[in-house]
Amino acid sequence: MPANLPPQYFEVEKKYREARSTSEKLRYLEEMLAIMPKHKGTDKLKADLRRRIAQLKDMGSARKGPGRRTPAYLVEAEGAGQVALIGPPNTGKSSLVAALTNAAPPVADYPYTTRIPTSGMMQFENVQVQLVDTPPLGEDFIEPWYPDLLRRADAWAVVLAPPEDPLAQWHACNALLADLRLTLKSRRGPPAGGFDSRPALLILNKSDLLPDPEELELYREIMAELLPTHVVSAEEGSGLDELRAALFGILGLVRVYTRAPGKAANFQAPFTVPVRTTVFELAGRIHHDLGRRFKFARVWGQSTFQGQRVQREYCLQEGDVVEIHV
Ligand SMILES: Nc1nc2c(ncn2[C@@H]2O[C@H](COP(=O)(O)OP(=O)(O)OP(=O)(O)O)[C@@H](O)[C@H]2O)c(=O)[nH]1
Ligand SMILES: [Mg+2]
Repeated sequence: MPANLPPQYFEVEKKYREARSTSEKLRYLEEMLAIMPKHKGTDKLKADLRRRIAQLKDMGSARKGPGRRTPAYLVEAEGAGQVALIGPPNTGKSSLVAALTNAAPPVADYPYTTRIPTSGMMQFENVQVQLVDTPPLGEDFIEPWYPDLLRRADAWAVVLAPPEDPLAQWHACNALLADLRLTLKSRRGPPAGGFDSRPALLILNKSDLLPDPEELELYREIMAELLPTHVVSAEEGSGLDELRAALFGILGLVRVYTRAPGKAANFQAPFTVPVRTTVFELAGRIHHDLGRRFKFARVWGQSTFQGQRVQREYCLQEGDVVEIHV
């Protein structure tokens, strides 16, 4: 028995074949099923369409499942750099990410609230820094993917807070990190061999719970011997402006601005490059062709005369405006 399909069906079938995504294909299959006249002659086709719909739905849900294509702990890098907020349970890591970025990670007064990382973008002047809220670094439980999450970050900010002694918290964190073969780049010398390390700073959060200024100052001094330290309160919002600057600072980046000859620089859109990047490397980063054809550059900055001609080895400085000549 012939199927006698209407012309409309073939139009949708064509769209189905050309569709570029699973969800699009699924939509057209469902449309085909709806358009198709239902009688004995179309039974086989109907069964075939239903089977394909079921298969596509299956694929869709399999992809969303944990541990498949995009594991829940993977945080795609965005912005000028990525800083992971790490530390013992309940010190206010999630509260700080919520206070400093557009993200809204869960916050609660019990430990081990955060199970999977959340990231948000922190605006600092004209740059965006990605902050990652991480599960706590505690003795009770550490996810197998936790070390990878930390290794993906460019820098770490260790969040400590009363009522526990911050120094004791610091030592506990160090020991747990060492078990994972990770270590903070501290003021006390280079890391041991075989350890992965990142530039780091310390945050003493919940300063509102330490009303005695002398006690607070003492903690700040002791902690500053280990790493640059920032005293803040996520709840009251104190110290957050300085913290923003410091979180950008530990990334070790300088901001430079490019201009075309005779045109003004765009100060809203800096290039962020690692300290000690040369002007020649910058040219190559902008475009490989620009790197290849580079002759010299003119720089307007703190360490040069206005519009000074520099050679390819010139190291870029914070705030430089660069005009590349080919
Ligand atoms: N007083 C005070 N409480 C704070 C401050 N920051 C966070 N808290 C509180 O501390 C508790 C824990 O905050 P979270 O942000 O969930 O802490 P966390 O470090 O992310 O906790 P885990 O995810 O369990 O590791 C919550 O009750 C917050 O409201 C602060 O600056 N001052
Ligand atoms: Mg948390």
